[in-house]
Order: sequence, then structure tokens, then C-alpha cells
Amino acid sequence: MARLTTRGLLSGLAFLATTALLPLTTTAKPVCRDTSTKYEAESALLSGTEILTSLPGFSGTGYVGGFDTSTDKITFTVSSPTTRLYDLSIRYAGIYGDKKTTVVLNSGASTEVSLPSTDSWSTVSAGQVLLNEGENTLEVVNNWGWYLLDYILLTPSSSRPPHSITTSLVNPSSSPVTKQLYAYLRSIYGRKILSGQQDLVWANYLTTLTGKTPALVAVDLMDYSPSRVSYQGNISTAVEDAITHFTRGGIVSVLWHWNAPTGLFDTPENPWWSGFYTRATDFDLAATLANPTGTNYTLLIRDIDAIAYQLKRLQSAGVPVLWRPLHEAEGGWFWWGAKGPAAAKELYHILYDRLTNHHGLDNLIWVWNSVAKEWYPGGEVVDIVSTDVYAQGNGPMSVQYNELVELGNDKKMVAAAEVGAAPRPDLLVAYEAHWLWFCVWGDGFVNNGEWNGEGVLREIYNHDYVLTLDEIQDWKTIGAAQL
Ligand SMILES: [Ca+2]
Repeated sequence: MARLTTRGLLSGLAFLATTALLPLTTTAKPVCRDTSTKYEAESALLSGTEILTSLPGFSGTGYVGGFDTSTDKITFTVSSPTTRLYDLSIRYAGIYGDKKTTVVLNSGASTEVSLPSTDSWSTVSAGQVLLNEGENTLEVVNNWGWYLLDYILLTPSSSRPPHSITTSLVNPSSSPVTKQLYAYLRSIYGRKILSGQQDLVWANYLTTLTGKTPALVAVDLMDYSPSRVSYQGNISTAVEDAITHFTRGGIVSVLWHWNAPTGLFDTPENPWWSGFYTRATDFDLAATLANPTGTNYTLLIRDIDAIAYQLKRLQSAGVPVLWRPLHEAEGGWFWWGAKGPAAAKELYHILYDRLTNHHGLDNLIWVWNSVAKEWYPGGEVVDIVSTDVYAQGNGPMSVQYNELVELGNDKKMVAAAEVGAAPRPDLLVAYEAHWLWFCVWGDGFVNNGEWNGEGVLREIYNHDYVLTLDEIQDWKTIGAAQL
């Protein structure tokens, strides 16, 4: 949804040079609709960074580099005639390779922005920022560092066009209750967000803390992985927990930290129970897939069948599942993403085929969980697109939201399947970041004030925009009425 236009640039609008040394009232002019305002980096307040001029093609009188320690930053003071949303773009040069920067608005919510490797100057969308009336600060903070920054550009955002979400699930044999859930989700998409929490125990923690219970509970099939069962026996209660939440009227999501089928190092540094990490196993997905008659391929299918057994227990209990396998594949830190997108996508298709066609699981709504286009397994096997975001500040995560809208052509609903910090509903509305649900990770996040203050959680869980368990009790009826 990059709405960056060059129209504003070409039409000769006044570019504002701001400096923290000058009161902004002397330089800021009213920003009209459909106009862009440019703020030169070299005119902003520099902390640990420096003005440079050796790379040609910059705008203004120079650019800023020297991002080499974590606190290095540029502070732009920007102004808006009213409180409103702007598209932010950054002109930079990534001549030292792929980098990231962090943008912090008014010392609050931070957004991570990728700055892909470039030969020279390039402009990248940095999402949207909600400016207050009057002065605001935008800090561009080091993060990975070693990039060059020419200017930032702010353009008043257009309203988001209506969504065009697909009416049917990818599995034509989906069960009635699964279709009802999907129809219900479509009915709230863009209007409300489902509150969600990883693990039943932490959902119940929130009930005590906020007086409200999450609408959605996510459980992890990790401990059903055969290589874990071989060490510890069958200790998981994930399926029982999911049924408990469903029985009280809730919605269930399931992920799977798939402990590698074999090849666990099981060393003090990488014990057997960390076997879903790339670093903890020599299980080679690409080599396994290349040899369908090999032992490792057989073990791969054995594991899928073991998980199918658990998903069938949910099917038998009438539970539709927001099923999120192979999560965070694009990160590469889990073995299913370690061999690149082709292998990960092939495994996803194998999973889809095995669970849908061989096992006849008709209760799964397929949730993909990476943002990058080259990792996307295809619209014919994905119902909902999602990502995991770990950024403090309780922000709206609008960059990732817009990327996912684009990934799914706005035909797939978009979910924040794992977050460190629950988003503030007022910001979600202002940014039109229509996440279908958010789901906060458990220990260390939901109960950690650095990520989620108790007051913030109470505010979120009692907000009109946020659906909690008591407010979704009719989801089957509402869904059925849509069909
Ligand atoms: Ca410049």
C-alpha cells in the first residue's frame, strides 16, 4: 500500500527545511491535502551522526551518515495543521548492504523499516505516522546502522479503499462450522479486532488482570512433535486447552514449533527441546524433499501424521482452527525456513495436501505467517496472511499491515499472529490498520511492563474496538447468517 507519489515533488511544492535550532513556527507552513513535505536530514538535529557530501545525487546541501552506535540518530521536528495520518517515506543509500532503521514517533511507538541494499539513492516507504496538531518529533535511530540518509517525505494519507476479501475458504470441503467462523471473521474485518493470547494460562491471567477474557487463544502443538515425545512422553495439554476455550465460546488458533524429526544435536548449547531451531539440528529440509524415498522424508510425513492426529481430535470436538504452520519461515531461524523459500513453500504444500486430502481435515483455516513475496506459497492454499511483530510501544504495526494487504492483494484478511506488545486500539483506528486479531506471546511479554503495561492492557481489553470473549458468543450464529 505504498502511497508514495512523485506528483507532489513534480508539482513544485515548497520543501521545508527544518532545524531544531529554529522554532518550527518560523519555518512550518500549512500542509495542504495531496502535498508532500520534505525534511532534509542535514537540517535536522543530529546525535552521533554527521553530515556528508561525497556520494553524489543527494537533495539539499548534503546527507547524514555515521550510524555506528545504537544511540546514533537524527531527530526531525515536523508539523501538521491538524491531527492526521501521513505516509512517510525515506530517501537513503544502502551502499553497505541490506540494513534496517527504526523510526520513533514523538518518543513513543517505534517502527522498524527495512532499507534494502542499493547502489545509490533510493526511496522506501516507511509506513504511516499519526501526527498531532502542531509540532512532532520523528527520530530515525540506528538499528543495523551503516546507511546514508538524504531526507524524509511526509504526504497526507488517503483513506483506505474498501477491502475485497475472498468469500470462500481454499478448502472447498470445509466443514459448516469452519465456514461459519470464516464468515464471522469477514463480518468484523475492518470494523473490530479480536483480542488474542498465546496459551490458556495467560488468557486466564488477563481475565484476572483486566476483567475481560481474550476472544482468541492460541496453542502450540510443539510437545506433540514425535522427537519430543520420544524424550518426555506425551505431556501436552494443548488440544485440551483449545477445546476448553472453544467450549466457553472462544476462537482457537494453533501453531506448531515443529521439533525436527531427527538430527537433533542435543548438546548443552542446543538441547533436544530446542530442536525447532535451525541451530539445534542438522535436519536438512531441501535434501529431505529431494529424496522422497529416503528415511528422512518418511520421518517428515510421520510427524505430519502425528500432528494430524491432534488436529483430528479438535475436528471431532467441533473446533475450527486458525491453523498457522511453518511460522516465521522467512526468518530462517527455524529449520523449515533454513533452506530458503522454495523448500519452505514445498513443505507447506505437502502439509496442505496431506492434512486436507489424505487426512480429510475440514476444520482448518490456513494462516500463512511470512511477509516476503518470494516466500508466499500461493493464494490457492492460504486463507489468511499474518506476521509476527516484536516491537515495543504498543503501536499499530502499520508497515507490516500494509505489506500483508499487498501480499494478499487485499483478498486475504490480515492477522498479527504473534506480537510482543498489544496494539492500542485508538492507533489501529487512526492508522486504519485493520488487523483481524492480535495475539500476545506469553511469559516475558504479556506479564512484562516493558512490553505491556498493566494499565495499557486494561485499556485495550475494555476498549469498544476490541472484541473479547463475552462479545463474540454469537459468532456461529452471525457467521451462519452470512452464508
Ligand atoms: Ca539531503
